Amino acid sequence: MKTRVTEMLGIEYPIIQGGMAWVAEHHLAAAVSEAGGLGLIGGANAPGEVVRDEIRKARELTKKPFGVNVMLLSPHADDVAKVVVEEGIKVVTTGAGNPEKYMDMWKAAGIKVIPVVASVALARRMEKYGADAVVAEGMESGGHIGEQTTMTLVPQVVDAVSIPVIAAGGIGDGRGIAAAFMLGAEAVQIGTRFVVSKESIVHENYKQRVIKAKDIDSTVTGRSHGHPVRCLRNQMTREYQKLEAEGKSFEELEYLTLGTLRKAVQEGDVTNGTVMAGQIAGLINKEQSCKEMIDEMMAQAAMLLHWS
Ligand code: TUI
Repeated sequence: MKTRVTEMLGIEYPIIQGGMAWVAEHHLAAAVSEAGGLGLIGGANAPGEVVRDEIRKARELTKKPFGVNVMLLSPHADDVAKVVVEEGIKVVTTGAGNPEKYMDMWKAAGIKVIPVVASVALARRMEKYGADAVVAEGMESGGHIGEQTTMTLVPQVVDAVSIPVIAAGGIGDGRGIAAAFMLGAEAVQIGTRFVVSKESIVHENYKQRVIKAKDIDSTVTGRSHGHPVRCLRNQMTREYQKLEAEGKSFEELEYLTLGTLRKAVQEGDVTNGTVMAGQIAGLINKEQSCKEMIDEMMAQAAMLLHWS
């Protein structure tokens, strides 16, 4: 099960957890790391000091390595970028943008930098700027997405760069992991399955919505404004898409979704809240501990890939 990614990160299994906004907090990150993967604290839109607190709390729960995801659209991204250095974090992933301006600072601090990319062009650029690996994330993922599918993006990125590639988007079991390895990936990033883990702090309504989701329950809002976000269909997405079809401005639509992810994750309002989840939600049908999930997925992947 050793790959350049497991060696680089000092982890047992080639699984990293997605840096999901409001979901990827210290309990989840610590549980994934304790189970042998790489847990991540999702910086999302949180201020630097909140992320610092999360890092310290995760350290109380695990001695194993974990990372931080810096969401580049956040107004606090500059602060979070500094906090990870101050706190001695060893692995940073980034999302929703180009992390070039932080690369020198992170590299100087000895941080392994793993940008999440949705295109070959950005993957190439990140390698040139010193990235240690990239996550190639297909549009099957939940949340903010690109245009390529995992099936098409991963092998193209693998061919374009020499650094290791981590596949993301649409992976929720050992078959998905095996498929990603067939495409040339050396690890996978998994989000949606961990949302319904026992250690995940998301509201029970949110977990049940993911567990009960069918394949066709996944939808994308915001395509018309170039800010596509994948989530599960509900009253909120219907209203959003109706207004989107009427040609409402990006600002008006943004206003509609303000705070709605928190409303779903923390308050359990899965009707008017935003239930971000990947297309693989339809496959995910039970709550398990992160360790049970990882052990099960790795056993299945190992069998399919004939790893002894
Ligand atoms: O970042 C994510 N997923 C996210 S971020 C997020 S918080 C948010 N919520 C609503 C609207 C916006 C953000 C929820 N989910 N995944 C990684 C990812 N990065 N997917 C796509 C990209 C991406 C897209 C374009 C990365 C770079 C990029 O272009 C950068 C450039 O300058 O070329």
